[in-house]
Amino acid sequence: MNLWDPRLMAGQAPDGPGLLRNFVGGSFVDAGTRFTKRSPVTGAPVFEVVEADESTVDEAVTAARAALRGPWGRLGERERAEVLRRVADELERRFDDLVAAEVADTGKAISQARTLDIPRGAANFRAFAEIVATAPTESFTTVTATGGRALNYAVRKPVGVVAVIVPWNLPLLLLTWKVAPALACGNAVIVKPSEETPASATLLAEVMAAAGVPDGVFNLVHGFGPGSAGEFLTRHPGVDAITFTGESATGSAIMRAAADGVKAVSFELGGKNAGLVFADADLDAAVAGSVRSSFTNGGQVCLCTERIYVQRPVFEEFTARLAKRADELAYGWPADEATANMPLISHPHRDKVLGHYELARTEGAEVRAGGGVPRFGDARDGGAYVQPTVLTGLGPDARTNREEIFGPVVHVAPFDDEEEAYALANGTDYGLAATVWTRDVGRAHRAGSRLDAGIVWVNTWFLRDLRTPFGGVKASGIGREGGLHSLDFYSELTNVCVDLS
Ligand code: NAD
Ligand code: 6OD
Repeated sequence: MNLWDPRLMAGQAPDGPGLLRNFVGGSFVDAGTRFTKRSPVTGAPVFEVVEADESTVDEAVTAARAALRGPWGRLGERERAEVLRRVADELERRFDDLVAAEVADTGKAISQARTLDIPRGAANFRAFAEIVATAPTESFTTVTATGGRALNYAVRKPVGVVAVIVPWNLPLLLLTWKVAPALACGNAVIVKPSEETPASATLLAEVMAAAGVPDGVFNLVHGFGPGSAGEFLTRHPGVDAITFTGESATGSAIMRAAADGVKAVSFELGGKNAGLVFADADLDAAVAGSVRSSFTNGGQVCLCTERIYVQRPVFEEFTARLAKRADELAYGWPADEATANMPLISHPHRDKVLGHYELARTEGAEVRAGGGVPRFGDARDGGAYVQPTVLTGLGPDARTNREEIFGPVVHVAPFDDEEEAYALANGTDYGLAATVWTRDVGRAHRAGSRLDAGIVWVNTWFLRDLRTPFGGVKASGIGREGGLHSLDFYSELTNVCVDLS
């Protein structure tokens, strides 16, 4: 059976669901109970997944600690960078399999998997190979009490065993965004992908083995959060640090678990991101950019815009054009090149998003586009699709404007001046990303300082440079990753002080 059969992308498993196993100490292991992964496109089972029990997680920690004591622990930065480049090469060699795996799990359009998800997986390894091979550390000459000199310099050491826990929306992209710098810094990792997206992580384990990553350096445990692999990992005393991407509420639970062992945490959490469209903006660009920022990946990107504030003179025109474009987004099977819409990840998530559509109506919203479920007359009616939706008419305190929905939905409201725009954008518990559309250069820079967000995009959205700090303020996260900030989380700095007299 070809585990990565392209027919999986259409939500069919012609030979029955394939088995996805855990990867511990360099071998695939299948002890444990199994759960079923269903296609979001059709609802049919596509994979059986082995759920890691407590002893499998324990074995993964033991294997990781042993790897740190082995040859991996003695490699220099440039040698580790070479390993990362081999991983990137192997990811590129397995490109089509990875696309099939990612689309099978998520139902996303093949065109997106080919241009965003999988290329970013390889790019993450190449970027951190470069960054770790060229990263400086500090050095100071100190005058001592006797007039002599002392030399202080910092050395980077691995943190140890790092647990990497990630969500389902951009599975390989988000997983490798953390695994690449963790390995660059010489750690061993235990990754737990979302129970909704076990496939590309399993393939990444094959890639690691083929690229010659030593046994035990990369371990994979499948399963759920509470009472399952996620919790076993975060509570394990042999885990030194936890890097997590997911919901803010899950971040709180993990923080409590991490407190016992005083484990370092890096959190990339939820958002309720604002877009600001000023009257001087290039409106064509603002509409096209807002279609991307609200509906890419079915709105299931933490950086997606769920609230847009538009300066009053262009509010009606902008809203009408956005609603028209939302209605026109093409449905299709994931493998059709023209497909723009995708299903939500699961039926429970669809219930949550449809609950928000209903709540918006109850709160008094006007539905300008979408608001329901599309009908296909084929197997996709068993999938988890919803319509891209544009809402207006609600105030800033409505739950629709405060709670993260994580679907293809955006509320549009007018504002009058710049101060009001910043107040509206900042009026939420979250602070992940903001997007500003304006031709005024001074305003563009002011917005960067005035918006409470980890990243402010001006006249663009989701344009990434992997050397820059990435993270959120308020409930959107703790810490920054990206470039040297990743090295700071995934390594410990020891200052060495040598008295030269
Ligand atoms: P989630 O928090 O439900 O799950 C994320 C991961 O944590 C999964 O692997 C899950 O199994 C695991 N998990 C759940 N409970 C756990 C526990 N108690 N202990 C240990 N592990 C646990 O999130 P999700 O639904 O998979 O993803 C969507 C959320 O992720 C949204 O809130 C979105 O904004 C956020 N997100 C944030 C970023 C970012 O960079 N800030 C990126 C992507 C997604
Ligand atoms: O681009 C990235 O590095 C990143 N962490 C993106 C997060 C997307 C959220 O869904």
